[in-house]
Amino acid sequence: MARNLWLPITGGSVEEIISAHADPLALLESGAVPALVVRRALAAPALTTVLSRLQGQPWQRRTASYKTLGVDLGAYLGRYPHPLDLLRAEVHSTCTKTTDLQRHHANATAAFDLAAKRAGLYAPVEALHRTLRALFAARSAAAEADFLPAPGVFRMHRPGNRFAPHADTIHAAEWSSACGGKRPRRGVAPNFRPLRRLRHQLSALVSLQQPRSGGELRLFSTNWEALMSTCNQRGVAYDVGIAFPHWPRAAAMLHPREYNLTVTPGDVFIFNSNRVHEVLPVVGQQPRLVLGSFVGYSHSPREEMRMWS
Ligand SMILES: O=C(O)CCC(=O)C(=O)O
Repeated sequence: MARNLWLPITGGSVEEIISAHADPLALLESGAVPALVVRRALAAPALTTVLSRLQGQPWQRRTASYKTLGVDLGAYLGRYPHPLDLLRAEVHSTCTKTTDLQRHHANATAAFDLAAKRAGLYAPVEALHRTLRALFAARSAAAEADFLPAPGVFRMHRPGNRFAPHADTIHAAEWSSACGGKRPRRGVAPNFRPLRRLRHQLSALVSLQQPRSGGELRLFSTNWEALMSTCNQRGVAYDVGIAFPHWPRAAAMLHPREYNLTVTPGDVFIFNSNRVHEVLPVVGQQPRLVLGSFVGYSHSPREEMRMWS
């Protein structure tokens, strides 16, 4: 049945994917495919280095949940302005020319890149940037300044940890206005104001370590805006998304297409996080470890893509 044909696009390189599909991001946006996977985008030696550098870091005690997304790599290295600060600077910037903004971004990222290289943590960041840049370039002739990179966030799922069903959006307050329920916390939401012009959202991640069992990413074709148009599912809006506590029951009624994505360490995987998704509980002692990022993008008034975590 068609439901079974909802399959990710996979390739050995981002170029291979683009040569087979002119605009892979459009396929994610329309929901034609659940995910893009670049197999082994991070080579084994680089992966080994990164894992050895991460061993025993104190932040590893933190787990990934809605409240604790993980550790911001830029903050961890202490050398990089938060991507939201960059966006704010851009909004209030007196730089009017694209080239000025480009220089501003380049200066801000150069110090981080250097620090990450010195710490032996740059390879997964570079794999994410390379993949997203190529996908962005495939979709538009937009200026390089219209792609803003960010360092990403390390997230660790320990035994039993999961990400319950949710959709990611910085427009979650719209859910509360349309369907009721508490609005996302004040005080945090304003930080996302510079992002509001970006309507769509992707999650882009590098798998660094997989558990022996469990920890799959389960993707559904249902977009949060479609759920908002009927308001017949309970949704709990928070700063960067909406949780769906009764999702299994909703899914049994809605029959969305679904796909359980299994990746191997070194794979880059990208999906449309405006659609409902969850990470299944990790089974066994080996944690699941990713470098993850959120990516906002828009088509109008111009094509732009901003990694913002
Ligand atoms: O860790 C993952 O595979 C995905 C986590 C998630 O929910 C997201 O990045 O939006």
